[in-house]
Amino acid sequence: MNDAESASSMRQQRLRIAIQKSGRLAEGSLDLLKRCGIDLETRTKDRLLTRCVDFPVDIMHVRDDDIPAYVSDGVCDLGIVGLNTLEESNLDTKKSILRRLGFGRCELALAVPKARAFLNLEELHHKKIATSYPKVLRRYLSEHGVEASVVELAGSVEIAPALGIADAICDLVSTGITLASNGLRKVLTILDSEAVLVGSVQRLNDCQGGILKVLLRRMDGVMTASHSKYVMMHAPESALEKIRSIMPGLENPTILPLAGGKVAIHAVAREQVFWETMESLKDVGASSILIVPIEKMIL
Ligand code: PRT
Ligand code: ZN
Repeated sequence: MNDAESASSMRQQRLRIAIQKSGRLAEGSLDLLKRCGIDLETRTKDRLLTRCVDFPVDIMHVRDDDIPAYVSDGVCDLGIVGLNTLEESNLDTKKSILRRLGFGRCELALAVPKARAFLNLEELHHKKIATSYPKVLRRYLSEHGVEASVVELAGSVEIAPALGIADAICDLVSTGITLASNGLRKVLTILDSEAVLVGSVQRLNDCQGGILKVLLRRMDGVMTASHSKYVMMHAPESALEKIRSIMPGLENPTILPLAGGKVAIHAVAREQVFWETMESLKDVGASSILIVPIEKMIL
């Protein structure tokens, strides 16, 4: 086998995942992969491709806008990208999303100058809207029967109304600080976005399909764990029902008898545990209440 053949055969036995090289999704993507056992600590900053030693995947570090095309062209098998970028691309959203990943959350929203009254979308009829998301915006406007002129801008969309280029904008909003500091206010959300894992699964061979299965199981485990807490407490056995009513998300608690009529309760809680919840537990007789984060979980 020559070098090219051996590289191609190696490629067939590994998955190639594209993530953002630097930017708002880079850290979250690396962190998720790390928690799935794909650690890239040895990566040098400018390297395009990092080979993972502990798991059969290679990571491509690229600009986020290129990820959907790389996935659809088979340059990589999977990618982590914002739903906003995916929706603006030519990749079939429904077929390609494998998981919603819960980080990089933001909204693609319509905003108008603060002083401008806005009651409904029809007010933008025949008006100009600046955006870097022309495809998503045009689809939204046509679905709602509004004819507006879409002004495509590559960046700094928020200054378009002040420059007189547009009457409104359609841009990503997270805290809303950028809108406020440009004298704008959000009036409608067009898309709720977050990072998503995309892939062309039909192109994978059996070996790659097997790797994907393990990877997805690990991702599910990481995401379930991040929504869950491990709860430990001592309580009188008679308080068990009240404890369950305070924390209905407690799953199959392990109950261990302690000396003096009390029990130790250990359980996974699929809910947020607030200070108020802990105080209510204390009020019904629980003590030594510990709430511990869970790193990984396979059910
Ligand atoms: O270099 P490369 O092309 O890879 O990166 P990029 O500059 O195109 O993207 P980047 O890193 O800015 O964003 C990557 C992805 O992060 C986006 O596609 C979204 O999915 C997600 N994301 C989450 C955001 C935001 N939050 C966000 N707030 N992307 C951009 N913004 C910008 C927004 O465009 C606006 O300018 O932040 C500003 C608004 O923020 P607030 O907090 O003031 O509302
Ligand atoms: Zn980009």
